[in-house]
Amino acid sequence: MAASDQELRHDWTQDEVEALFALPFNDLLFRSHTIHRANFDPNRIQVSRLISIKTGACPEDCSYCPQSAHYASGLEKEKLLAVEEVVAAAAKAKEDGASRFCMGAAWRGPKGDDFEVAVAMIEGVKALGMETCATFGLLDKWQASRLKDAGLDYYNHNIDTSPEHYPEVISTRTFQDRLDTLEVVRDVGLHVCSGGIIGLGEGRTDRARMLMTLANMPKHPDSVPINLLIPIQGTPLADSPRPDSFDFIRTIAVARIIMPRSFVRLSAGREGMSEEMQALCFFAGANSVFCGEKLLTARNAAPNQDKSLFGRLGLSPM
Ligand code: SAM
Ligand code: DTB
Ligand code: SF4
Repeated sequence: MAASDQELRHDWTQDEVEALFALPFNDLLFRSHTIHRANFDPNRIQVSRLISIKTGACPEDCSYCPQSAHYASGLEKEKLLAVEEVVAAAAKAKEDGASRFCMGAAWRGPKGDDFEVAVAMIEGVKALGMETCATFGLLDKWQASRLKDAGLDYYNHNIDTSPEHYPEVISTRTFQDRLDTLEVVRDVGLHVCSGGIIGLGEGRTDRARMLMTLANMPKHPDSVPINLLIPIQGTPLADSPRPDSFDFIRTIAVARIIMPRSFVRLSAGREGMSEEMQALCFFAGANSVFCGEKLLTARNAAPNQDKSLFGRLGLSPM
């Protein structure tokens, strides 16, 4: 039976979430898959496509990000794209089977004329009949409602890690800044997409605290992207050790258990994962991915490989 809204919990304790992480792997996956099946068709996957509408030269210092102006990642910075170019890319993504088009910008937050251009992009993509998503950094309430009025469906704004580990990763904004934006986004009625990254040097407690923060929000995020760090040369986390694959899969499983009705997205890092690992993530409760050759700036799993994998697993796009 599907969990009704009343059954969704917002009072997870750290001990409870850590106890889930500590379960024997088979017990954890049995439990998460059972919950997954009770709430979703386990053979359908939501597919989103990303585009970077403005690349690089970001004033923030997120130590994982190739787009930060603080690090020499060698990334070519680009001006804001033209509205027509973005709408054409969305039309192509729709043809390729994506249901949602997510526009990302390397901004601390949108400003001035650039914001108006971004609004026009959302209107154009929405007019194609696609779901729209944007990730533009910190927003105030006026900006959030302007985006909503333009036809925006989802706003992506990741908390990335635990409140305790956050200052180790980013110094130019606080964890509370992120929570404040998520609150205005929720308040204007936009769907919330919020998750984090595994592989930032965090421990299991941080992973538990990150997921607990998401689940204990007044409403569970509608989408929860779980990214595996893509280590980028030139960034401070370039040589961060790759997390254990089973720990990554555990994170997906715990997200599924504590946010049973949310779409859990197996996000960045699929390109470096085996097909078997991805299949285990889908079994554990992931039911959303980014498709296409590129994420924002980094390589994604190749479309023909995705097609083959989905076919062999009997998965179909929603
Ligand atoms: N500037 C906006 C912001 O930070 O909210 C939007 C774009 S930002 C690139 C979107 C998200 O991408 C980040 O919150 C982070 O979770 C993810 N990300 C960035 N670089 C990554 C990397 N190297 N590996 C995995 N995820 C990454
Ligand atoms: C999310 O959680 N992951 C996406 C999306 N939201 C915006 C971004 C991944 C970025 C990976 C690094 C890059 O492509 O630059
Ligand atoms: Fe800027 Fe977003 Fe990258 Fe941070 S994650 S440096 S805010 S683009």
